[in-house]
Amino acid sequence: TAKTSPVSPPSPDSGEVNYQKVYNQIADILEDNDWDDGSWGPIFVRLAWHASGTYDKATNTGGSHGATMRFAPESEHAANAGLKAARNKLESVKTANPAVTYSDLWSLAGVVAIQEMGGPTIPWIPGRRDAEAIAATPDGRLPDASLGANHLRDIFYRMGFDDREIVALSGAHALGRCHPSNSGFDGPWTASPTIVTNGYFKELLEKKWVEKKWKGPKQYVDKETGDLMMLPTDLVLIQDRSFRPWVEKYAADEKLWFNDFANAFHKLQELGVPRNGSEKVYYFKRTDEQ
Ligand code: HIF
Repeated sequence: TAKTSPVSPPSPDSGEVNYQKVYNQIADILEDNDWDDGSWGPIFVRLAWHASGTYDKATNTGGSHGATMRFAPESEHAANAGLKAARNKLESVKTANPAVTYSDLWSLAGVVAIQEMGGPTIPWIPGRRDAEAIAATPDGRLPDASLGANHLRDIFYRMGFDDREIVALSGAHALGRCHPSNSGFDGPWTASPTIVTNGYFKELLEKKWVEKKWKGPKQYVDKETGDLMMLPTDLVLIQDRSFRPWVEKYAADEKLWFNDFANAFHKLQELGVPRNGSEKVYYFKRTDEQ
């Protein structure tokens, strides 16, 4: 009789992957003094968001499964400029864990980055499947930073978010910076771009924001130092009657924001992923809690 191996190789959804271990491997590659402000965390958050933010509720297309940003034309969409570096950086973790799909890996990297940079625990569920280029959604589904409140609502309502969730998500711009080579915009939103705090909301309310005088796209800088920036879509949050109360609440109460942000970011990561309700939900330990 033919001998069969008692151990079958793990498949993406077999439940045999130790995701806390994968979490730790991603955490290990975050710090890097040669990258931006010293961490890959912010760009991993942007990667996870751009992979999922293509979702359209009405047609149930796009979303965080598929990882179709690996391929042109989605890799070349203007909104995704600069994200290749993040995808390449995660290759070593993919190689070490071939059973983990790219779409799960990118999503998990966003969660790891948020938690390791001091943010809330984001519930996370694996099981995303990768797709071919043909499954990519058309260009134009991600937001245009130069537009206003109507555009923000068009984009985020299309994904199924409400005003409170739009503001809650926006607090992630406490992290990272704009790069002229990627988006044309320039500068960080806060003075601590590698730490998750409610500082984005505080800066929005406390600083005086003036239009930057330059040849680049319209953006704002803080009047006093000129060191911090806001996009037109950021300033909308304090100009719009329905957004502004949430900015005020989150600036005053970081715990409330952490809670709302964790829920909204989890929801973002679930967009478009087929689920049956019986999936195991992971709550990862930060590396400094292990
Ligand atoms: Fe961003 N975002 N974002 N964003 N974003 C940039 C960078 C980051 C928008 C535009 C930009 C969200 C919403 C919106 C992060 C995370 C999130 C940049 C600069 C632009 C232009 C890119 C570059 O030049 O490198 C717009 C218009 C949004 C709709 C409101 C999310 C809520 C805040 C969903 C979100 O999580 C992160 C992190 C970065 C920093 C990346 C970096 O490399 O440092």
